[in-house]
Amino acid sequence: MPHDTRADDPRPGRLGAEGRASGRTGLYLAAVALVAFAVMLGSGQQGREEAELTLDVSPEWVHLYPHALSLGGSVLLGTREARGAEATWQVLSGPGDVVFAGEGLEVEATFGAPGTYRLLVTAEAGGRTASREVTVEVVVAEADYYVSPDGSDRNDGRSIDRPFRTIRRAAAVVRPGDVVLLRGGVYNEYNVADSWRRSGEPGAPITFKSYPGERAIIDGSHVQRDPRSPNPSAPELIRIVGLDWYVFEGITFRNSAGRGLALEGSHHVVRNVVSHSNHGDGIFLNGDYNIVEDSVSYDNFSRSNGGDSADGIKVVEGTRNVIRRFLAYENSDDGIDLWDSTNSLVEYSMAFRNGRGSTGNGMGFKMGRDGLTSHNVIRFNVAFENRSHNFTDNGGGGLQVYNNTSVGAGGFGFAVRGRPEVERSLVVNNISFRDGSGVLIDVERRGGQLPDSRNNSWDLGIDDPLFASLDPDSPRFLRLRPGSPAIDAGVDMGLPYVGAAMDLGAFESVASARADEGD
Ligand SMILES: [Ca+2]
Ligand SMILES: [Ca+2]
Repeated sequence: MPHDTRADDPRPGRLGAEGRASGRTGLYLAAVALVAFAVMLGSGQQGREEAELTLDVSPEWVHLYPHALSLGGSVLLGTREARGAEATWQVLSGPGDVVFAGEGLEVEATFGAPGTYRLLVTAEAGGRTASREVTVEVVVAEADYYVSPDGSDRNDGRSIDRPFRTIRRAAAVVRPGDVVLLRGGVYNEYNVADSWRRSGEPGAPITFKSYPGERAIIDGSHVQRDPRSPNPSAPELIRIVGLDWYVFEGITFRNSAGRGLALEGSHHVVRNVVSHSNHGDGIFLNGDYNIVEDSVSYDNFSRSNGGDSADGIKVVEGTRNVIRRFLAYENSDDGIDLWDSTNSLVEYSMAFRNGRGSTGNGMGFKMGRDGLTSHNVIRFNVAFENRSHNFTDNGGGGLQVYNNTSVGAGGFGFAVRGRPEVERSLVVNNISFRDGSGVLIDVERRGGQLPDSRNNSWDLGIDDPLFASLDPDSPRFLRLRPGSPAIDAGVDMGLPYVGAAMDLGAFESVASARADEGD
């Protein structure tokens, strides 16, 4: 039809809008004509004509190798679901075998190799048959090297079919910008300093991460600790010394005879890592500009010395490190220990029930080190039920401690003091609730400055901040109930807030202070 031709006319320029508009009208007219024709056909048939059997199945899937793909859809008789329909899947073409688990339309398909597959699904119901062709594109997550517990270090590691067996092998060959994907499973390896050869570069870090949908677990339980060993922190599952710009993502470190992950360098990123049940620190940093986020460290316990060497995370030295959305619990020494680190930031993190054994310190947040003006910022964190203090300056100064919530410390909720050798600390908008010894905000020695302590729950005489829940498993844990005296009671820290002012504690409430008390 001339209308159609004109609508598809590829000539550029002047024809433009006008030509298209009239073309669209033409299509519309054609569609109306088609409907009219169908209606005529239908009315020409007998009234009891049965509805057609159709298959409602997605014609194209993109799927990540080697995971199973759930295939499905619906069989329709007319517009209704066809009862008792039987369906089968078959492979028309593809680069590998396909195994179907289950029967009928809803099956799990496992593809033997990446590539493009054409499948045919056929349905039968009420003596009618319908079929449909489906294309499945099976792709591999892109990487420079692959490592698998089933691999071999004689492979070149360059494809998912030829993975290395060990992380050590990959560590020896990586260059700046490389991504190494670790297939799921357990790696019994210790890779201390001599495993690592090169640094990444700015904008081109060297990344080790788990294959999407899988989790690599580095497990050190094959090495028995020598009970006479004087070093509770070695060997480490991974220890990188003097190299920078590495990323570790989505990996679990466990059962190390020493530390889990130790990065002694700068510009490293640790993300979505779990480190647990190691003899030394779960995570250890010694360097600058490192970022640790969305990670968890628990049950690290230096049994050889009674517990005082295993923190959830320790930043022994360095500047401008960031720890955020970090969970540290049930470690034998401290949860988050900043020690000698300066100008560092810890936010949106939680430390609880740290302090085990005969010598574990049991601080939730150790915010500095004796005699050091660190300028560390500790904000929007929660600490509860640590053996000793939930938040402590540890003898340091120049801290900014604001909008944290402390509950049930064995010792002080907050211990921040003035000393002559360090700068004054700032302590505002915090909540202390049911802490064993309350809080300690004072001048420890003559010549020290009393911390700038304002608008904390204890300054405002708030004994009960009206938490919505004291159950750590509740999504409302330590959130403020409507009517809480902590709502809008804070000083302005130049950060966003809801209502008239910042609230006290780690969680800004969306409720108004003037609302009626909730139940
Ligand atoms: Ca410690
Ligand atoms: Ca507020």
